[in-house]
Formats: sequence, structure tokens, C-alpha cells
Amino acid sequence: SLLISSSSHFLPPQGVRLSYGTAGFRADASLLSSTVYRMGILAALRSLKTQAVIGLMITASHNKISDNGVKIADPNGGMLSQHWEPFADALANAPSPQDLVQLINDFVKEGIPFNGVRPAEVILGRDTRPSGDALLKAAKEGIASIVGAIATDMGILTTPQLHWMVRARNMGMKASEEDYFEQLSSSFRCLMDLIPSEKSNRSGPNDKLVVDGANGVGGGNLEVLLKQLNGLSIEIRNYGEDGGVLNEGVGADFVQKEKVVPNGFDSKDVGIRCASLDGDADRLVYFSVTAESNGKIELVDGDKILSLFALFIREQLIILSEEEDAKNSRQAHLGVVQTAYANGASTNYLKQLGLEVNFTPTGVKYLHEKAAEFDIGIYFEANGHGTILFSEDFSGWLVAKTKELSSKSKGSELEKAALRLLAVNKLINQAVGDALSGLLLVEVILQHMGWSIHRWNELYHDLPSRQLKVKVADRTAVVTANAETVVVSPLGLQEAINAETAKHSQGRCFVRPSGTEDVVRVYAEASTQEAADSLANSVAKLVD
Ligand code: NG1
Ligand code: ZN
Repeated sequence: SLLISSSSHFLPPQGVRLSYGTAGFRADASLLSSTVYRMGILAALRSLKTQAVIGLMITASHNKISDNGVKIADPNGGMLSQHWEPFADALANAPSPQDLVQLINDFVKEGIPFNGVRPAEVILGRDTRPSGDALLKAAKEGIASIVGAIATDMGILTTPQLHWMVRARNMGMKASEEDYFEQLSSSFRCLMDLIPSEKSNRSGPNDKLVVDGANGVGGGNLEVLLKQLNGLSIEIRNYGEDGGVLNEGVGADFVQKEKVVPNGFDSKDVGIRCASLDGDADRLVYFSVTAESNGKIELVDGDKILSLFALFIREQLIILSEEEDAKNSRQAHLGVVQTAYANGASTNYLKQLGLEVNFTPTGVKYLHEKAAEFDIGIYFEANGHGTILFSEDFSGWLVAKTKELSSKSKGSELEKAALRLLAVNKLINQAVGDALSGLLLVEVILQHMGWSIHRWNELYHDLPSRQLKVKVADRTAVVTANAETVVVSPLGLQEAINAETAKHSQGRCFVRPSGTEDVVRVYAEASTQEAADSLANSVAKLVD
């Protein structure tokens, strides 16, 4: 058959077992062509099964340039349904073309319609990695091996753009790259127009933002977006076209983990508001260079972006809830979602605002799923990946409300609050975390509040923390519960961690197996950096 002959060009690497982790498959790019080919097949089957457009993205995000990866976007633009992950693993690891065909036949028999249905349609994107071009061709061949399947190559994109396009296509909306830029820029302009007038003249040439593009796809795309905007002064560095290497000494992951300036930034930037994207532009952190000479920064991480977003949304909801005509008002349920990596000071701050804070295990799919339970759900990982979700029900209410207010109380504070929420609903990428839409939202909220990056950073003070990785023989031996905060196996380990933690004031510590690397991660927090370091080190010894 077609499958047997085409799959014989893509034999899996020997002696490597790949698994569909929290971010799809990731490995050295040279190992991936068979996996990507097979994920092309899976994407086409998923499209037939759901009768919707599916996305396939080739990226290894913040990892080194020689790595690559592949992940699938489901019809709603989110991550592939967890029910299909075992099938993805089985496909990727099937040893021969015959085994592969057998697997597919068995799977299809369980209920994938082929006849009298809309053909499979997969849209593809890739980041700037040099290995991406050949891998994209492999994905297309996989898709083409399913009869009638259509593959649409969108070229080099940010990961969130591809997810956004899948979601937009399946909602029957315009879904090209131009449409993406148009939606972000028009909703951004709308939010700028709604800034209280006493604050609207704050920005000037002295208030520029400098962005580190991680030498990836984000810098160039941000530049395209900027051409459609007014009122933002942004300088972009680390485009990736001036000899800099993707993610090497640059980018959101580097800045957040190392807490030092990325390449291309130095003491001349002291005090300026700076931001870092990661290589595929789905993470965003802010920072400012301190006057100390060693490249130290003040880091404004995902937790603080979450806090800023929560404050702004809460402010609009409070205005709306003060509406006199009580019968048309609606008490919106706002929830925030974090993981155990969120700095304890951020959690305290959010709770003290009266917000409901929820915890899930690490991995965007878990955070996203939880946030979707609210009228407005905001989720962020400390590393800068996160977004805001508006429920369908609440979005509908908001559209109706703004219509009603535009005739009843045009120009009122009430109308402005509703219009702001509606604009956030359009600006923020509701498929996945998106550094570009997140950056625009941060910028407009800072202007709305009249805040500098320092004022923002003062919302609360991070507790000192330390993250370590421990190489172990078998990381799956560590099993956790309660959103990864408690070890249930091996027996006795949690008690030992508790005993170490109790030695430190404001101590908090947890360990978990990484979903993307072959390590166990240790996280510790305490009232001083020395204490956090010492707690992390002693717990790392317990794991080893
Ligand atoms: P793992 O390797 O499971 O810790 C890392 C990040 C996650 C998430 C995924 C996917 C940390 C501690 N973990 O997961 O937050 O971003 O990669 O890229 O940052
Ligand atoms: Zn990324």
C-alpha cells in the first residue's frame, strides 16, 4: 500500500524510545524524521476523527538549536487530547512499516470514519531551526499517506500563531497570519483608546521597551506587528539574523533560570523596561538591568505577569458589578491557576486580593483545562507561559452587555470596563500562551495603571528560590500527588523532605520527575537565598 512504501523511507532510529511528553516529542533533530512523518499520519487521523482542522507544529521551543520536536494542536487550538497520547507513542515506536500499518488499521477499526466524511485537513508550521524544513517535508509525506488528506504549510510561525490559526479555522473565523496580526493590533488599539485620559500622555521616547527575541521567530514577527501599532516605542534585539544562535545565552528560559542579562544587553540598559521571548515565542518574561556590575537583573516572571493581568481584570469586574440595574448584572467567576513552581509570595498576594487560586501539575494542558472552568480563568507558569481564557457563556454575555451599554450609557465607566474586557478577550491568545499578545497586554496595562516596571515589580517581593536537576537511574521511580507537591513513592522520601524543610524559615520544597528531560527536578524556597540553596542541595542528596 501507499503507507508501506512511504513509511519505508522513514524508519525509526534504533535503540531510542520516544515519548509524547508535556510538549510533544523532543529530541536531537537527527532522530526525528520518522517520528514527524508518523505524527503527520496521526494528525490526519485526528482530523478525520474530529472532523475538524488539526495543527502540527515543528519546534523545540527554548531548547538548543540542534534539537527539534513535534506537537499536535487539537480542534480548539489546545494540546492534543491526552487520550491520544498512547497512540502517538505507539506510532512513534512501531519498529517496521508493517507494524505501523497494523497499528493504524487496528486504530481505524475502533472508529475513524473514512467514507462520506470531510477529508482530513492539517495546517503545519515550524520555528526557525535549520532542521525544520526537512522535518516539515516528512510531516507532509505522513499526511499525504492518508487518502484525500490536505496539508497546508503556513511556513515559519510562532507556536502560538499556529495554535491560534487552528482555533480560528474551527470557529469559522478568518485565520491567516495577516488576520492574526490584525486581530492583535486592532484590539490593542482599542485598549489604548480606553486608557483613562489623565494617564494617556505618560509614554514618550524615554519609556521605550527593549525586547530580546531569543534569536528565534518572535523578534521578526513582533516587528511586523509594531508596524500596525501606534503609541509603543519598542527596540528589538536578538532577531537571529545577526549571527546570534537560537536560545544561546538569550531568551526567556535563560533569563528566568539564570537571572542574568541575555547577550546584547548590558549596563547601558540599567533601569530600562526589558522583555525576553523564548525561541518559539510562547513564553514571556520581563526584567530590568540593575546597577550592579555583574549582569544581575530584577526578574519580572510569569507569576508577576499573572498578577498584573489579574489586577486589571478584577478592576474591570468590580466596575461592572457596581452596576445599579442589578437585574442585568452578572457576578463573573474569576479564577487563577498556578503550579507548585509559582513563587509563594505570588500565591499569597493573589489570595490576599481575594482571588481563588488553584494548583495543577506542571504542563500547559493541565493549567489550561483548569482555567477553562471559570468565566475568566488566568493561568501562568513561573517561566512565562500563560494566558487568559474567557468562557463562551461569559463572552456572549459581554458582547450583549457592550451592545446594551452603547445605547444606554455611552461613554460611561461601565461601558469602558465592558469594552476593555471585550478587547482583552480579542487580544489575548486563547489557544495557548503567546508572548506577543501577552506583551501587548502588559504594555497597555502598565500605561493604564501609569506604572513603571519597578512599580509593577513592587507588587510583592519574590521569596528567594533555587531549582536544581538531579540525574537519576530511573526518574519514574519518583511518583507525586497533590499537584506534584507531595512524593508518594519511594516511601519515606516525603518525610525526609519535610524534615529538611522544617529547618528553614518560610521553607517550601518539592521534587518531581521532569516531563521533558531525563532528570528529577528539585525546587526550594526560603526566607534567604542561602537557606533556599541549602534546602535544595540537601533535598537533591536525598533524591540521588
Ligand atoms: P518539565 O521538564 O516537565 O519540568 C518544562 C517546564 C514546564 C513546561 C514544560 C514544557 C519548568 C520547571 N518546567 O517541564 O513548565 O514549560 O517544560 O515546555 O520550567
Ligand atoms: Zn516555547
